[in-house]
Amino acid sequence: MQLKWNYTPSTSEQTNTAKELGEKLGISPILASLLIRRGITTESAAKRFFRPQLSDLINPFLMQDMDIAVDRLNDAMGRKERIMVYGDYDVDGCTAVALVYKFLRQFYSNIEYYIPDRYDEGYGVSKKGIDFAKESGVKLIIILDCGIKAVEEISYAKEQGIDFIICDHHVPDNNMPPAVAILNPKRADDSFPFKDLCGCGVGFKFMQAFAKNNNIPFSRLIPLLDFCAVSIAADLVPVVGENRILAFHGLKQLNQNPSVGLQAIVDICGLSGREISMSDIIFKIGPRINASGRMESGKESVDLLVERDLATALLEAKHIDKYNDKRKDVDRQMTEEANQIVERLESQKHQNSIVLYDEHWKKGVIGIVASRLTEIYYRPTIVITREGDLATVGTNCSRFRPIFCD
Ligand SMILES: [Mn+2]
Repeated sequence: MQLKWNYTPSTSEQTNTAKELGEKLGISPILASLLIRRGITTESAAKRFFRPQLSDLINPFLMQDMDIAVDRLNDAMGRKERIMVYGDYDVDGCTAVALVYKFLRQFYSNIEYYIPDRYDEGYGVSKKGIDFAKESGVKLIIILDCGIKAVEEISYAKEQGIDFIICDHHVPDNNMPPAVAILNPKRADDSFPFKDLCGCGVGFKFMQAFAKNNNIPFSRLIPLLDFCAVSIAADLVPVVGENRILAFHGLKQLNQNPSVGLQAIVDICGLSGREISMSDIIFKIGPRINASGRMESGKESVDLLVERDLATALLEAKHIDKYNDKRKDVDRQMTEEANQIVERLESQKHQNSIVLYDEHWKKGVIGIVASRLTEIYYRPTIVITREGDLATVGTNCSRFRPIFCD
């Protein structure tokens, strides 16, 4: 495969601004021109980029429905209602649930968490989850990293007397679920100035608002930042603006004073004593958190993330590492099978895309296999497996995921 690089040369105006900015900051004009290409054109913007400050975090109450969400949570606590924190089974969802649960359990004990089973319940809000909540007397569900499309399920919950607060970052449809509050910077009517938060980031903003409203000092939020860094890296959201502040300080937290669960994962990844980077999260920490949801149930990852005892956490982390080894085996085998099909099918070789189906392939791994084929053939790839009477689709493009539910 021959790679072809396309780039736009700098305009003379950009070259001059780069020279000026470089002189002001004492950096090379090349570095300065890279900043300018990223829209960072002033000295103060460059300072914010290189030295992100927690004091620059945006007021969470600028997000649509934030006041309603905080009021509903305060009411639930005042009335001693049972609260469930519910989330997606991927890294973003698991860290989001861990973040909200870990923060709130310090002030409130009538709270539990729930991660749907990928194989049994699938993506997003499940009726089974709602029924389970009803049985345990839950009155309020805080849902993270999913929920924005769950119109039918959230209507069903409402009929059962269960309220929802949605913290999501996926693009909403015109018809939004009947939740009490919908926190989502991608809502058309939302004026929160930063749009690229991940699900865990929206959860953090909710907790920031809750803390502010209840006079809880900001310093109490610092131990949550390592979860933010992990989700930002693993969900591949742009590391600019608010995400850059959360990722920068979150990495610092992860390196200096990580939560017990993440410490255990760092240990089993063999990263102890090393400076952990965003790449370490993407390639080592993230896949392990994901592995339990891919192979069995994502709840085990949240159990680990909120664990307080290091010895227990290390045992749980070893368990999750085994899931990751299993995932790698399945991944290798499926990729090999898929690759053989492409090689065999002369007709596929000259197509602009690849579409493959095998009913024995594992649902939690087809997305990874699609990505691997894209790395080999540089083409958009769809890998399909069977789930009962339905097909589940994995692609190399995460933008298809909400449509195909995996
Ligand atoms: Mn997400």
